[in-house]
Amino acid sequence: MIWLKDSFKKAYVEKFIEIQGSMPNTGTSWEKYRALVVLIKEKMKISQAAESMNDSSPDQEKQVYYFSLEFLIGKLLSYYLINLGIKDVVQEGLEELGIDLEDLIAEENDAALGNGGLGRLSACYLDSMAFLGIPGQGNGIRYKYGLFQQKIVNGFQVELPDNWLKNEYPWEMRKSDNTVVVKFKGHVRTESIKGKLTFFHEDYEPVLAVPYDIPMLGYGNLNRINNLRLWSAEPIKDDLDWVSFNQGDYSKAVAYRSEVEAISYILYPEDSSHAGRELRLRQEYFFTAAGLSTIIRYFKKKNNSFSGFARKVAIHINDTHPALCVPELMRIFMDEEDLGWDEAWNITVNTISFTNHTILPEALEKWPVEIMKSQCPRIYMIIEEIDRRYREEMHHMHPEKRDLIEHTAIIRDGQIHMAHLAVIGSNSVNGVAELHTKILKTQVLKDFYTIYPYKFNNKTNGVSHRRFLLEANPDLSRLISESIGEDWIRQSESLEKLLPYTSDTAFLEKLADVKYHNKCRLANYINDKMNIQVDPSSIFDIQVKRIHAYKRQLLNILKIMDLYNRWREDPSMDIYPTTFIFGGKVAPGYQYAKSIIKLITTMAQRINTDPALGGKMKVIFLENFNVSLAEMIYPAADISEQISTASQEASGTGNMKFMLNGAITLGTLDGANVEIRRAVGDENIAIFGLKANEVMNYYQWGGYKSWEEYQNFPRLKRVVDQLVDGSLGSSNEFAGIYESLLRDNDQYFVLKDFRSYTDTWQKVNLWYQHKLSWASSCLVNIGKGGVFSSDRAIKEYADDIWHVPYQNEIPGPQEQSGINQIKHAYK
Ligand code: 26W
Repeated sequence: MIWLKDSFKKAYVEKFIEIQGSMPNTGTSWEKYRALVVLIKEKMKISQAAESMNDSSPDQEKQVYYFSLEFLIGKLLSYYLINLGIKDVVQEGLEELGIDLEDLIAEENDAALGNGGLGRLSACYLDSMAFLGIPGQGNGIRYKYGLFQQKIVNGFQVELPDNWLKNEYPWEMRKSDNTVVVKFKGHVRTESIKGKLTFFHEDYEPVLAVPYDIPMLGYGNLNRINNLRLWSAEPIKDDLDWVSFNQGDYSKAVAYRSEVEAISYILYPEDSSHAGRELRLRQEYFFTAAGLSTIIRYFKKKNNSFSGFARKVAIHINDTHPALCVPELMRIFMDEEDLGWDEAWNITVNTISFTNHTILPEALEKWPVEIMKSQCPRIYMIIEEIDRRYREEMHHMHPEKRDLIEHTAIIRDGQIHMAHLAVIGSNSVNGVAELHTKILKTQVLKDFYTIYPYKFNNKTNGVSHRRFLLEANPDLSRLISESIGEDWIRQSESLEKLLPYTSDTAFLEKLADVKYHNKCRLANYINDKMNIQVDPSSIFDIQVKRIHAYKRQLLNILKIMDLYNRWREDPSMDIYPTTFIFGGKVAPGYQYAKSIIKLITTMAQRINTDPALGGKMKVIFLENFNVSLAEMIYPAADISEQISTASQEASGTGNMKFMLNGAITLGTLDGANVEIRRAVGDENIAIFGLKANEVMNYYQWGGYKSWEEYQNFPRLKRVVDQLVDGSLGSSNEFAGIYESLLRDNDQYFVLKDFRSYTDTWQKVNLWYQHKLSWASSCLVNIGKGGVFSSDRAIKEYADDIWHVPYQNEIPGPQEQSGINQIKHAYK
């Protein structure tokens, strides 16, 4: 150990001097951070070189390419030190140099290139692919501005730009040599050459796609370093377009530059509504076309025929945002590689697989034909032809089912239905939890399910337990490893070995201590940031996720209003003190959800300053919920609020992160809560509310009257009235919420579920007071959490969809290659 630390120190000091020309103690924290990242990246390259040597074998391994508009990777430094097995050594070594590792970690910006669930899922999946030794590469956009930063000002959300590249981002490597040109606009000239129709895309707007690569390092697996390739859009000339400029058309030159740069300028902050903006389509085509060109170039280096393409390449499209992969791959095969339609189509379908992440109708992507035609004229022609052939084939197979064809066609009413394109153009369609897949099969995509039953399958989501437990909760991880060994880090299902401890009082007390300690950490953060004291021995009841009507933060705050009413009426009421914590961002244009934040912060202000309560309740809205904050929040939770309207949340992944940290789920039977309940058993979860089929029946047949719920339950009527009767101030702030509940008949069944929610909450509150029973259930949640690791999910994708092998066994200590190699590297 000693020599290792000393050699690290030597390497670090040398690196710092090389970069800065001075000793580390003269540098800023940023400079020290950058030197550490550069040093680690260099050590990684040692093994990457070895890897590319393997790669020269003629029989190239099958590659998985994960196409996603979002990768919410968060910070990398601390996580990679853990994955390399050198966090302690680095920490101690730096300490001896008078440097605090935590200060350097704090210098790193969260890479917030995603909105929420979908973006974080893709980051977890890259993590697990690297760990499992699958050659899996991410493909996305290097947005100059990530998801906005949220401030709460006077109780309202204010958005600030996330200028995460302001300094430099030392993990990335610009690969100018691999730049490609993506062609937009213009028109297509058709010519018959030697009897073959040939297409020429002319007068197009060229956009340079410049790749930046970020290494993806899995735990203990330095043998396989994968790559996240993010594309940046640049104008074709480094300076103004001199042709236009010299001809005096200055504005045209400037317009070209800014139109191009706009493509990778900013991440769209909407995570559930499709606005149909032209720029968004340009983003989608941009990274799809650029990514595919890399794939083809790499493939051609190793192969001289495309017939084996689908055996060597799997392309996964994360929701429909990269669905233009289908026509673009067809274009490359036909226009550039001279394949005929049928062969190109077979290879395309066999290569592409598709995950759907939402059933919300307003989130389904549809592009007006006119926009597609003008931005991507050749792609539009191909989509038209896919649609024509699809209709023809269906007509042939099911001549009587005209409706079926209309319902499933790609182009209809002047719009291109991206989900239809994705289903028709891929070999696999999966939902992200059992219930969600069932809803896809029986409702949203039911016609397709009758046509292609063999394409449909479920892949319940998973999360990186190494990031959200091992890294985020070091004390719990230590307790676990001391009790059952370290296998769980590599084999998440080994967490089940904890189950015998559910009756071990001494262990449960230690577990409760760890939780208390994590709650203190969060309480300190709240105190520092907001100057509000919360009691770490109160129950921490937490709902953190994007704010959306269907996720029903409203139901939660109405529960809190009701509790507050009752407490004021009867101060002796026997309820255990509780701290209610919220966090989450709202899409900037989503006024309704913004008013829900305002309702939460208004109640927080009132409750937190009411001396009569004696601190029995506190309400906290934590601003700027992001990956780093999430890592502090999950370990501190007692209750995990997963209360979406049944059928609406495709899976949820926060539910899994809370569970792995020993929180009890209070939730509806929605998304993956269904699987969580099955895993832990009814005694270890609190379920309430309408079931998905009941909700769907109401949607289909009607019969729900929110007014009746309101009239028939005085406690509920009271809180709803308080939204508009002046109790919350004189402004008309919450009239929109009130109307959504009563005039618009409460689309998300908040009023309908209110009674069972508050009753169930009260039972949970009582349950918490039985400390051992509670701790024992928390432990069951941890022990059964292993199945929700993204390792499990990725193994299923690898087995059933991508057909690629992975490393599955736990290596013995001598084979822990990552750690050994890095030790080597420092010798
Ligand atoms: C076009 C606008 C838009 C943007 C993003 C529409 C839809 C999306 C995403 C598909 C929404 C999303 O993030 N869905 C979430 O995906 C998670 C990962 O599978 C699930 O856990 C969540 O339940 C689901 O809401």
